[in-house]
Amino acid sequence: GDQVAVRCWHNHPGLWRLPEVGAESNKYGRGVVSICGGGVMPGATRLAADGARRAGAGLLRIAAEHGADLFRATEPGLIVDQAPLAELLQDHRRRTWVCGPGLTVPEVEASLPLLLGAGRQVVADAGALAAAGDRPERLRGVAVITPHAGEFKRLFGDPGPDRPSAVRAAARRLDAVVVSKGADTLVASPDGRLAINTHATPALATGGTGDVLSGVIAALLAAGMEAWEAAAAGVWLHGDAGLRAGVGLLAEDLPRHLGAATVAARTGSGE
Ligand code: NPW
Ligand code: AMP
Ligand code: MG
Repeated sequence: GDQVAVRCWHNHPGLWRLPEVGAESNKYGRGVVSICGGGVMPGATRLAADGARRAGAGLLRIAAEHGADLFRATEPGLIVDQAPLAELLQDHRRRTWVCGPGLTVPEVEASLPLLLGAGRQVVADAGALAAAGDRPERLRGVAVITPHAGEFKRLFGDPGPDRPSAVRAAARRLDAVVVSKGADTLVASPDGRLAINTHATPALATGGTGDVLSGVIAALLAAGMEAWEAAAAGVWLHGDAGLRAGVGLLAEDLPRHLGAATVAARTGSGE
């Protein structure tokens, strides 16, 4: 219950260690990220894909029974799988998924239960949070959720004045890492760890930046980071990329700054 002693950390590169990449690395070892695509807003799928690829995913696959040509025409490095999802889930290398950005509720209802039923590691955002409505239990089994203030309130109710406690309670209730996005972003794990990230910029308050974040976190999960560390690191890298992109940034500008953000995190020069 609430007896657990809780520590809070300010999010910083010293809190987590990014996966090593070196001579022995290959694309599968760096991690495969899959994204549920083919929805009504393919732009959001692409933003998540670019976030994941620039954060180091070795391979990026979009599951899209429809609209595959759109992705292929615009981004040659993406792999688009048109087979039914149940078939794709036979491949156990497709372990880590993003579900929700750019998807409507029916699109999520056709995919998320299959992912969870197959025991996949899921980052749930946007449409996946909308599909759960005010019943967060429907998300049980996901690894990480990334609600903005409106999505958090719909799922868990008003956090009230003590947002850290509310976000920690949400993580315990769901048994998942909860990333409560905002000007400061709180990252809570079910075991009570709480990181607070203020390394960001108000310029991030523009459409699509959250979609990029979901991909970044998925890439770090796919590389083998533990869920809370992946989420905290992903939020920091995303904020750092925002600071590098600067005033007037577009969501699509963020991915190209993730390399420099990663270098800064590795060398601890990012604060
Ligand atoms: P209000 O106005 O307070 O009553 P949405 P979304 C409230 C895709 N995108 N930030 C507010 O309600 C996403 O992936 C596609 C935001 C709001 O109406 C999703 O699939 C893009 N909202 C889909 O669009 C780029 C806040 O919460 C409601 C809030 C919709 O996602 C853009 C629910 O939020 C976009 O990412 C806050 N801090 N506080 C593309 N290029 O394809 C309260 N609310 O309407 O589900 O909003 O995040 O735009
Ligand atoms: P979403 O609403 O899902 O597109 O996510 C928006 C992203 O931008 C999240 O990562 C937020 O933390 C970030 N963000 C939004 N507003 C601000 C702000 N005023 N200052 C810093 N970051 C913000
Ligand atoms: Mg969003």
